[in-house]
Amino acid sequence: MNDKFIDELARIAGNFEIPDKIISIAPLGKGHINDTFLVTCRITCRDDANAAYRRNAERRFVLQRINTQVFKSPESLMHNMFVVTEHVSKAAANAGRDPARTSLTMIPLPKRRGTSGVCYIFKDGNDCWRMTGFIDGTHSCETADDTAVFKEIGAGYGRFLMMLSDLPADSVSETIKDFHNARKRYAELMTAFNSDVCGRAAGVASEMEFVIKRESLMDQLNDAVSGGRLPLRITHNDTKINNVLIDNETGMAICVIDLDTVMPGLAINDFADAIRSGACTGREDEQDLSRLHFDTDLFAAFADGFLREFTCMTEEEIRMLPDACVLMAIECGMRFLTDYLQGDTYFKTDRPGQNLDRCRAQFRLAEEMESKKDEMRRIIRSISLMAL
Ligand code: ADP
Ligand code: GN1
Ligand code: MG
Repeated sequence: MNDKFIDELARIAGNFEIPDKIISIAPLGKGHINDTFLVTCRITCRDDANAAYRRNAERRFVLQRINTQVFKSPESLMHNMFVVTEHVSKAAANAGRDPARTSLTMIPLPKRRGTSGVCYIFKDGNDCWRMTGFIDGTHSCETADDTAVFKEIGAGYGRFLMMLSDLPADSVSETIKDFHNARKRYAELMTAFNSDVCGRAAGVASEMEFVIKRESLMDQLNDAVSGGRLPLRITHNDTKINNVLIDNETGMAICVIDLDTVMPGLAINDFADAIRSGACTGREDEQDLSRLHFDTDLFAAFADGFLREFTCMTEEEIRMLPDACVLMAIECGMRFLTDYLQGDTYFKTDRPGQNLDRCRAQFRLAEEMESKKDEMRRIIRSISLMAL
């Protein structure tokens, strides 16, 4: 980041109610959509009655630019975030957990600006920025090499859904329409392939064949919802492994972050997205597919953590978990492939062909999940019996 950009970020951060002295700003995380920065401030206030405001203490914040090409209504997204963080904070307090470490804390604009309670600003037209408190003493994982860690991440997501389970699904709005609608994602891929705006279609014949062979799966979840077999709940919808903060000391998953896609959805999709992102032996953009495997030990560990905490799943939800995992890997692969065909305009990339590699990795995982579906079913059956 050059100095001019850092100054610009400091000016933006200065609009929020944070201590005056910003001492550093640095990029944070590996998200594909928003831009995220760590802002470190020094508190110069001399009143040290309150420990948090001790002179020269440092406090850290997360500054984020919401991608408004992707999230068309940042105002309603921020409203969702407000509703969800309030609810999770209260649930945490009721359960005897620390709300400030269980939920994100949104940083408001100063009251004197006549913007009481508002937690975002627009800059340069459509750019929307927000800040949250950084939760110290935590980390997130990019891969789950360890079953104990992945079990804990499952527990973290399970607790998050459990805390939201008494909030009616219509308390939040859809931030991206048809986000996990596989049928729509399939149609978008076909359009991108037929339009072939970048001349890349000829190079993806085998990937297209893979998808077309599985066309009949695309309505599986839509049909279950319209047939009343799966309940709409408030769900996270982007349950990548790195969206859970783990306490450095206790190793516990304490806080679910990256709340932009929290909206009415399917709990089994949250389970499935975490599995496709974490129950594998390689990176999301692994190029050497011989190194990429679906790991049933990791699957079992996550399922154990998740099902023990999210105790209100229906039998049908539990039964459909393995199918949902396969479909999520295919859906995610289709989205990467669509973006590759359209010229890499949606997911951030740092090298040519990365979205195609990401697609191939997801399809490889889906294939392995298909071949291990019976084992997945056995694992889920035995865990759900034990958890009951
Ligand atoms: P992105 O959309 O870029 O993925 P996230 O909100 O997931 O943005 O943040 C990126 C990374 O920054 C996370 O994986 C986590 O490691 C770290 N992070 C984000 N918010 C916090 C926070 N409030 N406290 C501590 N770490 C955070
Ligand atoms: C995006 O922003 P990030 O990296 O958490 C995407 C997810 C994908 C994921 C794939 C809003 O998540 O749906 O599963 O990339 N988020 C959005 O890595 O599209
Ligand atoms: Mg994230």
